[in-house]
Amino acid sequence: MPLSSVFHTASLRDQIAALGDEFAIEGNFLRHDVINSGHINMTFRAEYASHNGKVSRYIFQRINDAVFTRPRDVMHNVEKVTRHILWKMRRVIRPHEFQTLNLYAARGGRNYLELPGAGYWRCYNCIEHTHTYDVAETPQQAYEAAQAFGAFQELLCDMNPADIHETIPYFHHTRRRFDRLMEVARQNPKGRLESCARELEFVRAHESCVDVILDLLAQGEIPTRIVHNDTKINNVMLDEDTDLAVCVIDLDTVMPGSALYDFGDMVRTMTSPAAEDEEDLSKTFLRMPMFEAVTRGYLRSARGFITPKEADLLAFSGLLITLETGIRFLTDYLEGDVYFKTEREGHNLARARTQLKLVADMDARMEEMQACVRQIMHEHEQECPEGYEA
Ligand code: GN1
Ligand code: MG
Repeated sequence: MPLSSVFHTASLRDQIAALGDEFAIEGNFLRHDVINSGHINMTFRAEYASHNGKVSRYIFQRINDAVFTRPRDVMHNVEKVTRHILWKMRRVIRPHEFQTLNLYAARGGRNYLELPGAGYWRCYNCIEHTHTYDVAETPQQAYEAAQAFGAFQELLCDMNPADIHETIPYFHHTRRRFDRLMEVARQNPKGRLESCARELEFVRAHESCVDVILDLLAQGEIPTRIVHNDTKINNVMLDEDTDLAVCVIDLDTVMPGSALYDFGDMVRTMTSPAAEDEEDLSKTFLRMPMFEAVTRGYLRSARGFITPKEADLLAFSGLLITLETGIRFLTDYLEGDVYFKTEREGHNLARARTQLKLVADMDARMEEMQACVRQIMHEHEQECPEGYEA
């Protein structure tokens, strides 16, 4: 029976086992588990025992082709990026403890499997002895994660932009995100407008933020770089024992953009002590020590290549990307939860609210954030930045 038929009839376990076969995974399939941390793709980890008894694990992922409408372009980028990183790491840019994702070849020699009616699948190595956090618990974790994303940008800085497809056009085009929200609010397709009138008002009051980085990019005042574009704290794997960063994951949105988008998303996901979908808003707020740790970690890697203008905008980028993400959640709520995976009613609204609460906090503490960035930049100029080991 062709695999695509198995996919429509078999149990999940049999489907995963069949996938292993397609990717020529050696050994006996033992078990799988579902990894639920992303909002977009479907991810499984599968365990195999080889003939000598050694157990190996692999990641199977179905690309969400409603979000990534050109999955082949995504896979092209992932291959280019992982190869480039591997090459650079072999040239001893990073210590060998730093790892990268590797793609396994599927039947037919491609790095993905296309199953008619059952989507696009890929297989990665499993980065062992690591874990991820959805919320930073200590400044050291935030420092490590931010440092790793900065190093990732540095690894990619000499890639040829012509080699990278734009997988989601206008991904961080905050103006378009804002206008789209206003349009959906006008249409109110699911009748949910009333339940988020205050949030919408809040977004409207922040309209002046949405063009700042776009304008500077357009004027050439800040550079376009190849960046990660989705630097949530749970997109970096940390060592299980030491919490040192081991590997940056989720490479689907690696595209030309601004380094500030990456830094902003780190601030968004590492400074709040609460989950992105926390309902009790008193639990969501900006932790300045975490902001400081993110900034120290990022600048440790990025100080050598970011421009003074970019450095000036680091604090603001945190606010901008948090606002943009709030806008995206609110838009999806109004549209009827068609983009982000949701688990309950009002899930996207709850997510939007935490983001906007964080924006309000950043607004109130922008001076402090900026002073913190300036202080760390100053330490670098004196060549004595504080570490985070202490
Ligand atoms: C999505 O896939 P995941 O969960 O890492 C989204 C990001 C958002 C994030 C919000 C392709 O990331 O842009 O910032 O959710 N990815 C895509 O948590 O839209
Ligand atoms: Mg993602």
